[in-house]
Amino acid sequence: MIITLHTLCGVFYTKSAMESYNILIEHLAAACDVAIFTGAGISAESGIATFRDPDGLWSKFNPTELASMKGFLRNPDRVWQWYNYRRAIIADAQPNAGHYALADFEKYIPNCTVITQNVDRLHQRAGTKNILELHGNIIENHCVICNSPYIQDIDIQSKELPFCSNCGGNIRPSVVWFGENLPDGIYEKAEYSAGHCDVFFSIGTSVEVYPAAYLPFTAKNRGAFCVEINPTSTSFTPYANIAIQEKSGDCLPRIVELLQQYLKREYNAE
Ligand code: BV8
Ligand code: ZN
Repeated sequence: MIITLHTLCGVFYTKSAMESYNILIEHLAAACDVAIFTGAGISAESGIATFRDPDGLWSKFNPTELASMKGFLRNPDRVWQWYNYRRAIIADAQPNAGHYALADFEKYIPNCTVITQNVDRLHQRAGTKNILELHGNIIENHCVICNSPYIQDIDIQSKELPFCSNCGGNIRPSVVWFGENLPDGIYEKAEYSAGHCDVFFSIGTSVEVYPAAYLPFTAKNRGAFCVEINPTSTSFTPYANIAIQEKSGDCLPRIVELLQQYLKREYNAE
């Protein structure tokens, strides 16, 4: 457990915290496969609201009305406008230091897979190449009837609902709503990655949405060294080998810096 001690003049680490970082870096440097499971918290420092924090989306909006097919069919206009509201926030957002640090992992670790629940594509904009989007993305859209991709640009200011040119059906965002299956094969790939990694990170997620929430436990049960990065505890915290209770944008760049120093010292690597 990394416990940070806050004093009036800032934050300093207890000795155990530095030891914990060193243990983490040794595991990372020796790792061939690393799986990194991320949730809304990693985008919080980019100004994108999380879901279940006290000021999160679900404190203001009802998920069953807005993130479900039932809610969409009942009121497509309201759901479409809600996603345009979120698209506008995401369009203005930039990847933060946590996203960029994870993109850097790919330089130092042979097989690094990001498994994200996020739909904002900030990992890709930060440069991450090997990524599994469990819950789809908010950028793409398709027809609710014939599933045809809707490739026209979306005017997020428009009040008009777009319709499918193929069958006239409503157009919906290509995210996975509650009660919907994940995209074909994506969970199996994520489960394989979690079950075969040397080090597993769970970053910025409350570990409350299934089947994604099974993944940290799959990694733990298969013997991975598990690291949680989250300012608050979750159901997975007691199982993590190290729990860093900090913001991901603060600690991930530090982990990359320590890994670079370690590799330079050990292997004279750049
Ligand atoms: C499905 C996309 C088959 C849309 C989302 C058991 C097995 C299978 C299914 C279920 C099951 N039990 C229940 C279910 C049903 C349901 C479910 O899990 N319900 C939950 C609420 C109990 N699951 C489903 O419906 C899934 N489908 O399983 O299909 C099926 C079919 C029919 C019936 C049954 C099964 C589909 C789930 C996907 C739903 N789509 N989003 C959109 O975005 O609009 S969910 C949504 O939650 C997002 O994807 C989000 O990523 C995800 C998880 O939330 P988090 O990312 O963890 O975000 P949260 O706000 O909760 O937490 C943020 C964390 O960050 C906090 O801990 C905070 O402390 C931390 N943090 C804050 N700041 C920082 C930080 N950390 C680090 N740094 C910071 N700076
Ligand atoms: Zn159609």
